[in-house]
Parts: sequence; structure tokens; C-alpha cells
Amino acid sequence: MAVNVAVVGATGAVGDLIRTVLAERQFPVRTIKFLASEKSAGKTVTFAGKTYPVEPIRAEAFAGVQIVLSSTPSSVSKEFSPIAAKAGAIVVDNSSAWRMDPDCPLVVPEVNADQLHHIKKGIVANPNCVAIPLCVALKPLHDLGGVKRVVVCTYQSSSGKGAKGLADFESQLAAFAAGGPVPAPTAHRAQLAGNVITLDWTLDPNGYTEEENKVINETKKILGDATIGVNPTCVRVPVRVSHSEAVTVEFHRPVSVAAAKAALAVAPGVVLMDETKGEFPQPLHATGTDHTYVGRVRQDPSCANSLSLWVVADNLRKGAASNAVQCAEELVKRGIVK
Ligand code: 11C
Repeated sequence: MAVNVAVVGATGAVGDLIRTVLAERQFPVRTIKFLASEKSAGKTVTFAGKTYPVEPIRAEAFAGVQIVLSSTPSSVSKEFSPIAAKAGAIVVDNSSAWRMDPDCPLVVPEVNADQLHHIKKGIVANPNCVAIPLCVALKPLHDLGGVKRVVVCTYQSSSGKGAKGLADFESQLAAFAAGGPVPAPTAHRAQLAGNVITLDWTLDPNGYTEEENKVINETKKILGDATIGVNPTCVRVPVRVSHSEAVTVEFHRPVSVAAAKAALAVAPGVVLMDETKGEFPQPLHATGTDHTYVGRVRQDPSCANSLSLWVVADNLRKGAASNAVQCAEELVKRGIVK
């Protein structure tokens, strides 16, 4: 079945990739339109060999649209996603506006695609780019031993702050490599070239950053278990694209390294790398792919029912655009979009 699609926020870093991923995965498009803020007025984009004007985000633009793939600031999504839903579309939204709304499923297709059958507001939330690969890696382990507690330290790339973050980083990197004065940060909250930043996000009253609180809340919602303890430390590192995560997971029941590896080896979306062959997940390898790479699976020497692992995924693709397109594919495959 072919679908009428709108891409909202079409000129941003993730919107741009949504267009690429729709074409790559040969999403069944009947009609497609590209919407963005007034700042993009007059721009055009190409899709499947055709040029399309970028239209302003207006209520009238959603008439007849069946699936909206949206990547805008939360404030824009709060205004326009309900309008698109009211016009009859299902919105797959990349912002954080709807993620913790009990009426909006928060979906990673490899983990909880069944939640797509419980859409109440016409909106499906696409999770945070740390939470998505974390849950892809945890799901097969959760099925084995029941996850009790997760401690995760992240190594997040500059592109998590979008095109502005990358521009910031690249100008710093060039100056840093040349040994000259490094330009002051504009998007990141401190110099990233030759540095790491653990306060690149707003600090919330509980002492965790906004990003860390997203990881806590979204991981529980995606895995469908509010009792799971999650303790993240999110850190920005001088990498262009792909987020890495050092994960320690404690289980209710014993899970051996061999059993964990066997489950991860066949888990959807996971590429398990074998450290005994010198293989280990790296941002450079994950970038441009839709896989969640897992490696360094090992027994936690400090806790009997606990394993540690290393997880890497492209934050712009699996962490955003590709996960959203996969949600859209499931909406079609499951007959939810008619
Ligand atoms: C970052 N993960 O790396 C953030 C960007 O929840 O959609 C994405 C924020 C979100 O800064």
C-alpha cells in the first residue's frame, strides 16, 4: 500500500536524513511533501529524482496526508502535531514534546512495535538518540534475565546538537589542529576540540541533566517496566557522528556472558562484535548505518548478576531518522495506516 507522506522540519539535519532514508528503504510513497519553517521559504529539495518546493508548516498542508515524519523543536511539534493528527494523519515525532505522554507510544520497532496499536492522539513519539540504541541492546537481555538496574555513561557526538553543533566542533577542530586560538563555542557549552563536556545540556533540579533525565524516563517507558533503575552520566565527546555508551546492567536472574552473546547475536537491529577477534564497535563504523553495534560483553567483577557492554549507533540515523522511518514502515505493515 502506498502512502501520502509529509516530512516536517525537512531542511534540518534529521529532516534531511529522513528524506534520504525514505528513499534508501524504498518506503511506499504515493505522494510526498516537505514542510519547514518560514526561514526555509524558497528552498527546494530533491526526492526520488524529482524537485519539490519546501512549503511552510500550515494546517492546510496536512489535508490528505496519512503519515507525518516530523523533526522540529518541541514548541513547533506541540502546535502542529495535534493539527496534523486532527486532519487524519499519524505523526511520528522526533521531538521530546510527546515522549512521556501516556497517550503517545514511545517506539523502537525492534523493542516495542506492538505499542503502535495503542495510538490515542494520532502521535507516535520517537525516542532520544541515547535511549534508542540502549533499548535495542537491552531488550534481548531483559527477555533473558529481567533488567533490574542500568548504569550508563555516554560518549555523545557533536551532531547531537545538530548542524550548529557540528559547525562549532569543526571550526574548533581545524583551529586546534593548527595550534591556533580555538573559536569560542556557540552551540556546545564549552570547547569540544581536545575536551569532553558533561554539562552540554540544561541541568535539572535533581542534579541530572535534561538529557540524563530523558534516558532515565524513556528507557523505562520503552522497556515497559517502571521499576527498572537507570543511572546515566551523559558526556559530549569530540566525535562528529554516532553516540557510544558504556553500559552496566544488573539482572533479577543470572545471565551468563555466553547466553547474553547468543541472544545479542540474533537480536533484531543488533550487530554483535567479537572482541576475541579484535573487533569492537566504533563511531566511525556505525556512522551511516542503521545498526546498533554491541561489543565488550563481559561479567561485572563487582556484582554476580551483572554484565557490562559497549554500545554504539549513529545518533542521526538509528537515533532519529531511521527509527522514525522504521516506525512508519510498521504503521503500514500492521495496517494501522489505512
Ligand atoms: C544530544 N541526544 O546528543 C541529544 C540530542 O532528546 O531528541 C537529541 C535530543 C532529543 O544532544
